[in-house]
Order: sequence, then structure tokens, then C-alpha cells
Amino acid sequence: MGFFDKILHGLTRTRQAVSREIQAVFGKGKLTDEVIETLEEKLLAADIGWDTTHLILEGVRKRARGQEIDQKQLLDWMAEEAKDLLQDAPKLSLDAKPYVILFVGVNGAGKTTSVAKIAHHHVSQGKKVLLAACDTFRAGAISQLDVWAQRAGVEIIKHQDGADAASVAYDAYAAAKSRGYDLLLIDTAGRLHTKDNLMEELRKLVRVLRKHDPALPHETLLVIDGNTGQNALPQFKGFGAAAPLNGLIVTKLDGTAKGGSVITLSREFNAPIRWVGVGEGLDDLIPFDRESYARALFGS
Ligand SMILES: Nc1nc2c(ncn2[C@@H]2O[C@H](COP(=O)(O)OP(=O)(O)OP(=O)(O)O)[C@@H](O)[C@H]2O)c(=O)[nH]1
Ligand SMILES: [Mg+2]
Repeated sequence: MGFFDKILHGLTRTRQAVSREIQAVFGKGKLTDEVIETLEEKLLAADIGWDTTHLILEGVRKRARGQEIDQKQLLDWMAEEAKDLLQDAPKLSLDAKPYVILFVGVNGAGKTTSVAKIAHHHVSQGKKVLLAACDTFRAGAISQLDVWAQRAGVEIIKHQDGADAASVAYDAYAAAKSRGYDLLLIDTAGRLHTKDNLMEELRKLVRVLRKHDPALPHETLLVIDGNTGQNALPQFKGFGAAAPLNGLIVTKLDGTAKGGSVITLSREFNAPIRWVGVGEGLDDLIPFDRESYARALFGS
């Protein structure tokens, strides 16, 4: 399956919530106030959010200029408006060696799985990837990452449970540097962005890593469960205060009808979505592309 088919498949539930509903209420005609109001309800129900919904519908209304349009035209325009509200992720370039990506997020968001998927993605492009098991907090977290490392065919740096996460990161960077790895992926413990002591642990990890090089980590990605929808805004603020964020990974889009919230997340955070998760397997993480996303969302 190509990336577009995967995203199309992954967004099935959201697309049903959005386009099927739209198709049920609009066949052909003018976009009267009444039609716009019904469309508004449908978009809001898909967790697209007030502002975004308003912008999409205003755009569509302007395009129609009082003319009769059909359903396909409406969905095409909606997809185009949605696309314009999204940012493309910057092209992934591993311009440092090792290139270091730190993964942060609340408990169960999908950090560890995303680390494994991104490792797999780069291994299949011939890169040498190392994982750092910096979730020393949750029992079983290290062996979980170990299993993923084996599946993805990559090496892992780990200490024992309860060890200092910052020192694992420090050692992992030293190992990656001396052994010529292209990419170092740092898995961290899930934590609530409102817990000061846990956020301090994250700040410490970044501080210690920067003893090697002040440019580290090259990227910090916030992993968000797609079911959280727009309620993820406080997470972005909380984690961003501990480690400047470069982008988002939105996971579990396959299991939610809230896939439309991605548009709002990207806009409100003013941060690009880098990857989207559409399943539990190693291949189920897709580099985000706004065109495919918008088309998969509106089924046009
Ligand atoms: N369907 C689906 N499941 C996912 C996706 N990403 C992660 N999961 C599942 O979500 C659960 C939690 O994933 P983890 O990667 O362990 O999450 P985590 O953020 O590392 O969790 P903690 O380390 O406990 O904070 C697992 O059962 C994963 O298989 C996805 O894109 N789609
Ligand atoms: Mg984890």
C-alpha cells in the first residue's frame, strides 16, 4: 500500500463522519445560509473546531459566489481549503550525525511505537539507527522498547529500571557518535504536562544531552493521541515549556472519527505535523503531507 492509500484507509472513520454526512445533506444547489449551517454542524461533529470550520466554509462560500454547485465540487473545495490551512512538514534531512530526535508526550500517546516505526522507516533507507531507552520509570518500558528494537532490527542503549533517564540519553549519544550512527531516537517516559517534577526530569534530560552539543536534540516531537483531538492544546504548551517542540506526531488516527482535529492542532500550535500513525505495525506511520491528508479527509 502506498502512503496515500494508507492515509485514505487510516482516515476511514473520520471520512465517514465528515463526507458521508455531508453527502447525506447536500447533493446539489446553492450554498444557502441553511446549508452552510448544516455543514457547520457536520464539521464541528468531526472535531474540526470553530475557527477552522468557519475558515473552510467561508472559503467555500466565496468560491461558490452564489452559483449552484454539486457535491463533488463542494468536497473538492473543502479539501482545498483544508489543505491551505495545514502546513507541510519540512523535508526530513538528517543533517547532523548522529541526528537526534527526542519523543515526548503523555502516557500511552504512542511514543514508543512511533520510535520503532521511525527507526524502521530509516533502516529501510539504509540508515544506522540507535534507540535510547530513557523511559526508566514505567516497569516493563525498557523491555517493550527492546522488543521493538529487535523487530526493527536496530540497536538499543539501556540501563536498568529506575536509572537516571538523563544519563541514559548522555551515554546513548556518546555511543551513537563514536560508533557512527546516523540517527538516535530517544524514547521517554509518559508524563502529564501538569506535573512539575516530571517536567523537570525532562528539562534535565535536555540539559545533560546539551553537554555534548548545545544544538541537541535536533528535533523534539510531541506525540499526541488522535482521540484527544483539540484537547491536546494544553499538552503542547506544557511540553513546549520544558523542551522547544519542532512538530507533532498524531497517532491512532485509524481508531478515531476525530481526524479532522489535526487541521486545528497544526494551526493553533503553529507547528507542523511530521508523522501520522494509522495502525500498530511498523509500517503504520506516514510522513505527513497536507494534500493527501486533506483529500483523504474529504474523500475527493
Ligand atoms: N491503532 C493504533 N494504535 C496505536 C498507534 N500508535 C500506538 N498505538 C498503540 O497505543 C498503545 C500505546 O502505545 P505506546 O507506544 O506504548 O505509547 P507510549 O506513549 O510509549 O506509552 P507510555 O510509555 O506508557 O507513556 C499501544 O497499544 C500501541 O500499539 C496507531 O497509530 N494506531
Ligand atoms: Mg512508551
